[in-house]
Amino acid sequence: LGRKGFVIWFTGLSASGKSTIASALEQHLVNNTIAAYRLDGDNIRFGLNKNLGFSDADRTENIRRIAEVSKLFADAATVAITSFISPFRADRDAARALLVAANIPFVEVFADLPVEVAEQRDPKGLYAKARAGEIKDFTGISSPYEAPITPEIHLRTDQISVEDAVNSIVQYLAQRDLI
Ligand code: GGZ
Repeated sequence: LGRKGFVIWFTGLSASGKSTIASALEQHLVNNTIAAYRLDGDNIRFGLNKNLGFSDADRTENIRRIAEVSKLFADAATVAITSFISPFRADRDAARALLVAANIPFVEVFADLPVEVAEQRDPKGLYAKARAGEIKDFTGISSPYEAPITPEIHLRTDQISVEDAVNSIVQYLAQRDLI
């Protein structure tokens, strides 16, 4: 139990709550002696991927590298929890294909909320900057977000608590015998 690595792949808009839930999930797993590690902008976009921006091509390359890194973590028997917008369906599907071909389970979690709610939250003022034209190609405003069609887990993050979100993911993982 909990000895094999797998990947929990969050996707959703900026300010959708994906990193908060990913963080709480990581804590939950580690507290239960399951090795888990979160990959996010802070440890990937400022290091391995610091040469990448937010053009479509750079986002695709960002996600491709993150998929490869998450494969290494899973090979090392660690649960990789990725927290990136990953706005393009084809890129997420390529990540899934890479992992599934290596026999690594891939669980896509959609942190879903209306873009209007994300824009109201705007914890870093980025939506306001995007509206003002100070940030170009901003997801949900001036760059597309392609919602998953059949994610393993679909969370309405504007309607449920972080705790309930973690619980529903944990319940799913247990049902699939992943933990
Ligand atoms: C979207 C941007 C952009 C643009 C900077 N579009 O809320 P945040 O600040 O902390 O998370 C967002 C993060 C998105 O990086 P990802 O690596 O997750 O994106 S992707 O998966 O599309 O490659 C946001 C900030 O970076 N940010 N500029 N133009 N988000």
